[in-house]
Amino acid sequence: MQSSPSGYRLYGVPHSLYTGIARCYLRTQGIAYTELAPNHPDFAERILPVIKRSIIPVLETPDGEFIQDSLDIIDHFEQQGVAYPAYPHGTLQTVLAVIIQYYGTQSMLRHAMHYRWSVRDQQEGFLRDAFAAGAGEAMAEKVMARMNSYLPRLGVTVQSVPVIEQSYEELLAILETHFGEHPYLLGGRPSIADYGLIGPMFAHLGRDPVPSHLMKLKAPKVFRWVERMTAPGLDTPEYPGYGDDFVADDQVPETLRPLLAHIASEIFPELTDKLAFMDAAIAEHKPRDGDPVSEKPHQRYIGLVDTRYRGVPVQAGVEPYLMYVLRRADHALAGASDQDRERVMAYLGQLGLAEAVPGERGYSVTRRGQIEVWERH
Ligand SMILES: N[C@@H](CCC(=O)N[C@@H](CS)C(=O)NCC(=O)O)C(=O)O
Repeated sequence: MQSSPSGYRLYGVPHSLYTGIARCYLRTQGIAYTELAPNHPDFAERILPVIKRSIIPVLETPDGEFIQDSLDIIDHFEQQGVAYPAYPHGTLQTVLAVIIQYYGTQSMLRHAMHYRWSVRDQQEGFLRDAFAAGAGEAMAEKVMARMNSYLPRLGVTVQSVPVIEQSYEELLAILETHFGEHPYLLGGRPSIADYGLIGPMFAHLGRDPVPSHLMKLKAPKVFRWVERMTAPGLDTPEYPGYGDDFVADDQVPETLRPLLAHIASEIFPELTDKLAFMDAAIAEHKPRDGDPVSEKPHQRYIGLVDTRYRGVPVQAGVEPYLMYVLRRADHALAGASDQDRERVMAYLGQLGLAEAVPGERGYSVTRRGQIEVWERH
């Protein structure tokens, strides 16, 4: 067995949505790391046998521990203490940050993948170069075809494309106003909300030729936030004297409310339909505590639901992982006082976001032995 290399190693590629999350976090916190592409021989020899599927990012710690999952990589460092902790102090900000993180890492896959693959002919050379650098020339075509093939399961269709584009342009306008006043979503430093949103906003929408051009033309301050998120430490020359803390007293910036309303207007009924599908699957198959969520570790979806996205009928793949993300909102609420909990639920109710918190359903999703498993209680 080979010994572990010194320092942190991040296995990922520049154009990967979830690697971007981990990379932004490491850079903001000033944690030294080396990034290696998954075609590095170590990935196949030492990492795949442990994490059991071909997926990035994977962080290798100096102790030889492997951590897969952008959220877990963040949590690993948060537990150790970092320069700019990403979890807000208050319950309301934390719950809202989890919902924004869900929107960025799950719902916005639709926007990210549309602007990468539906306009493939306009940015083929750029994509091919990126995929070849990460996977090798021979594998590039295969990986590109696999990514491209995800579009229908993400609900990207001829009918939904106009509303995806409308959603994205609305989002840019909302964020442009927000970043006119605040450097990050919840104040003076990035929170898990920023790290969630930066996934699609950097790797695809802020970097691929077609969507990054759109972002620069329509929303220059959003483009600057993308740069800021990828810079070392905090990068806030436009906000002298702002400070590096979250907005005080668990308040929500006025300019963030439109973002929350935007999220509420488009994650339903898809999210409730997906949760209902999972409830039914649990009732039917009765998995035990610790059973893997899917037959093979690389299978993300346990089925397809017929649902609607901004009024347009779409089919969408049900990923139990969404529960892994959103249950963090429940955990934040469970640790809060009754008064705080009521305040948060009232706020979510006003915005139409109450159903984004899954609540107790008799099951949850957790990770054991590097794979996602059902948690029963
Ligand atoms: N929940 C995971 C998702 C990671 C993920 O989906 N990574 C993509 C690249 S951005 C991947 O490796 N996909 C491989 C595949 O789908 O075949 C995380 O947050 O790290």
